[in-house]
Amino acid sequence: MVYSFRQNCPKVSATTLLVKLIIQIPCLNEESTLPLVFKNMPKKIPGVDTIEYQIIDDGSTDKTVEVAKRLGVHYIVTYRGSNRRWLGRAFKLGVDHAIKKDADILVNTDGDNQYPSERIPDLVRPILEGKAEIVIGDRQTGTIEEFSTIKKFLQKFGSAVTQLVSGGQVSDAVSGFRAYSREALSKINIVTDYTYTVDTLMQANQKGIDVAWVKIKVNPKTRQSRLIKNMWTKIKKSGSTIIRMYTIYQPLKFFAILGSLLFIVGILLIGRYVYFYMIIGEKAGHLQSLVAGGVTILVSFQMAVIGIVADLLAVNRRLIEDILERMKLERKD
Ligand SMILES: Nc1nc2c(ncn2[C@@H]2O[C@H](COP(=O)(O)OP(=O)(O)OP(=O)(O)O)[C@@H](O)[C@H]2O)c(=O)[nH]1
Ligand SMILES: [Mg+2]
Repeated sequence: MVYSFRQNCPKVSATTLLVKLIIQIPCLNEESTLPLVFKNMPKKIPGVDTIEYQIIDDGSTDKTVEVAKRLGVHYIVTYRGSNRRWLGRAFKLGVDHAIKKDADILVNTDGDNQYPSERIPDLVRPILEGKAEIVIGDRQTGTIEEFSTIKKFLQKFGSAVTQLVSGGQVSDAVSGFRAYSREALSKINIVTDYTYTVDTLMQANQKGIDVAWVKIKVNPKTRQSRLIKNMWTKIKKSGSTIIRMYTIYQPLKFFAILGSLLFIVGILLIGRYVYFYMIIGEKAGHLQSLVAGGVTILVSFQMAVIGIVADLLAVNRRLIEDILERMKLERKD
């Protein structure tokens, strides 16, 4: 169901509704590129009454904070201490802060100026029109010249796997150029520390949140990734997030698939023993197949039991998430 966005905005009078947009930029040592991000930053957007900016800085050792203040950033959100907390935690901190500051829409873009700031109005529009709750910039990774063939393939493959597992359309799973309605932010709970992109997308699709895609062209590369050392790390991290999310939100299906696979392997192993015993007539030997098959079938039944227990736990989590959603949606006024 597409909700009516304006119905959820704070009311000033019976006829006036105010919409507040917060644009956030998670930053780790972005002093040189942050000014570029702000160069084409929209100052006014039709349908939006207030635009505020926030950066999440945790562990920058350069002048990111000073530069941000000079650029007019309203909020410098930070963790206590000087350690880097990684992007997933930084994003979560930013979301909590934006909700506290009564944002109706939160836009996230990156500090390396990869994303076109001037396209932010296009991200926000479907939310204002009530057509989507999350809008994601599709970088059309297949067309980015700077990406190697292997990177292009992996980006496409990753998005295809996320689409298959999450069940919703996924054009660019790891794009960080996104707009979220307050309601979407209230429904999503970030549970990964490293990065939030696949996590939020999987949850959105699992929870029936409307996601829209807007085609964008990225800016030329300014530097190497601060997040990913190599492609292998990215595959490992994204893969484990997908499996984790699927286990959390579809536990019965996950363990049923795992259990069924083990059951088939068990039957094949026992079948091997029976084949040699009954058809070939070798009355001695091949006991290993019988034992391994028996153990595998036993484990497959255990998987089914774990699936049922995990499904019962999932009911509890859904109830807790409902309470969290209500708490996050509550406004101070
Ligand atoms: N606050 C905070 N921000 C971070 C951290 N790690 C990365 N970032 C920011 O997250 C955004 C994305 O990081 P990038 O290094 O561009 O990683 P990426 O976009 O996955 O990699 P590319 O596609 O190669 O640009 C940037 O704005 C970084 O400054 C962190 O530990 N804390
Ligand atoms: Mg980047």
